Amino acid sequence: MKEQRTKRTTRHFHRIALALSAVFLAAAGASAAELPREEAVLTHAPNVPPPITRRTPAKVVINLEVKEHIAELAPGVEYTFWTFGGQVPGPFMRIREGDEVEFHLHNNPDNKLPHNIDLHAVTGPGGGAAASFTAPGRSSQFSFKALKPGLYVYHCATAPVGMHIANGMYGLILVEPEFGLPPVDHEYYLMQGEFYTEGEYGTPGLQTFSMNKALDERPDYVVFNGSVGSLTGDNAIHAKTGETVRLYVGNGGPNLISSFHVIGEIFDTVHIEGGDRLNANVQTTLVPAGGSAIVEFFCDAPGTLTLVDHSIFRAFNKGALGMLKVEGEPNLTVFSGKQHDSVYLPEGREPPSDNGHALVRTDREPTLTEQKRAGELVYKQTCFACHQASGQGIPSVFPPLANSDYLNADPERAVAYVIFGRQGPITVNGVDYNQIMTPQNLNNEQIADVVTYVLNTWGNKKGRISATRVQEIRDGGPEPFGAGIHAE
Ligand code: HEC
Ligand SMILES: [Cu+2]
Repeated sequence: MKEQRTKRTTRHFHRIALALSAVFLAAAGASAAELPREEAVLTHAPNVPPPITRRTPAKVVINLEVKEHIAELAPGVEYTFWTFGGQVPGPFMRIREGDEVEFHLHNNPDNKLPHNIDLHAVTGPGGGAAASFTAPGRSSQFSFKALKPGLYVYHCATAPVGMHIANGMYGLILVEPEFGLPPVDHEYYLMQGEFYTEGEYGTPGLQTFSMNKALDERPDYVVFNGSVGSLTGDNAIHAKTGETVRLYVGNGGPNLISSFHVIGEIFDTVHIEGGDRLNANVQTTLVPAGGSAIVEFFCDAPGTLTLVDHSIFRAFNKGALGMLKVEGEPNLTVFSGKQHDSVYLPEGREPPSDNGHALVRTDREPTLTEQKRAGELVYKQTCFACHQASGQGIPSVFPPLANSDYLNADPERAVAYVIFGRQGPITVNGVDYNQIMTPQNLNNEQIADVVTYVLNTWGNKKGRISATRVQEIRDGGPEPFGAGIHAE
């Protein structure tokens, strides 16, 4: 009886409290007990949780598990990642300004080390680091209020801090402003980070962390979303012409600053460093280590946009390269494609013997030695930039020409690729690639020489290609060899 009355009284008070809170919630704010409770939606990169439609604060519960495990850093290269939520970067968290977050950090019992989390969205000691310090097989809970809107980095801050971050322990938390962000057609999440391995870039097998390279800030890998190729080929992100795209860009570091750039786009707006300040019409934006930026743009023209850290060796040689494929009808006013290709003769230069493409030696056929010597020069001026000095290529980006089963199967096909370019899936020495080789602007002699040089070097099957044959292949067009590059 007594118990019942207590219950009823409690319920009564509860109802009053609820009614009061409904009235005062927006105006006066409300204490934790009265806020509606919800579990946060967490997504793995490149996905972003849906926008928050609530216009009042909530109690948001976030559950995050730390997992140490081996995964691919690049094709054939493995690494023991320490992760939030099983992937690098950790999941994207999306809350609203004024929300109260109840944070639960779980450390998987199979892990070897304690971990914690420092969220830059937290106002309080260590961003929650000490409060969330958790041994393997344990869970910690702490709460914070999201005081300021912005795009914030979170990371592990357990000693040695640099090593926990270098092993992949970072992610982004978006605190939406009170009234939300303007709607866009696509939102994507990408986060840069570097990896310091004992073996140099591409060395196969399980790689261990190199403290020396980390101290020297000399990473072997600089990647988006935790691995080489996480945003290229089949993993590319998508949009259509006429659509708007918002990228939430983070940088876990641990050391490098990113010069984030999208090749073939101009950012309409940039939330500088993930804060309130907007910049407009930006080519490249800085993303500090432990910082972020929000970039937005309208897709005017179709094609593959390349996302890079414009510290460009990182993009083409260390992995910091992604793709956004924009589909749609060409907009020839915005971009025409190549309209004309003609011979360029600087003043005083003799015109070539014929139409400028078909440069066939008139006097006599060159010897094999002459062809190889000339071909080597062509190689060192053109092909080497992608296929590398000894024809070894770059894992997952540029296939090898050294000992290439693909090349040796049909050297004339290689000639067609040099003339017309090539795009699409290709398997070389058992490894899959799906990239673009642009047509190389070379004359028939140069192409004959360079392919002959490659055929007679690095364990390839030998043989010769003549300039006359190159012209015939040119006349036959790209089709018979599956050459050529197509707009997507
Ligand atoms: C801008 C970078 C780039 C340059 C420069 C370049 N290639 Fe390529 N090449 C590629 C890419 C990328 C592929 C794979 C294309 C695909 O995925 O379909 C490729 C594929 C090939 C292939 C077939 C695959 C293999 O490994 O056997 C041959 C042969 C080849 N290139 C020869 C050459 C030669 C010869 C030159 C110099 C005249 C050259 N390439 C210049 C990027 C390049
Ligand atoms: Cu950690």
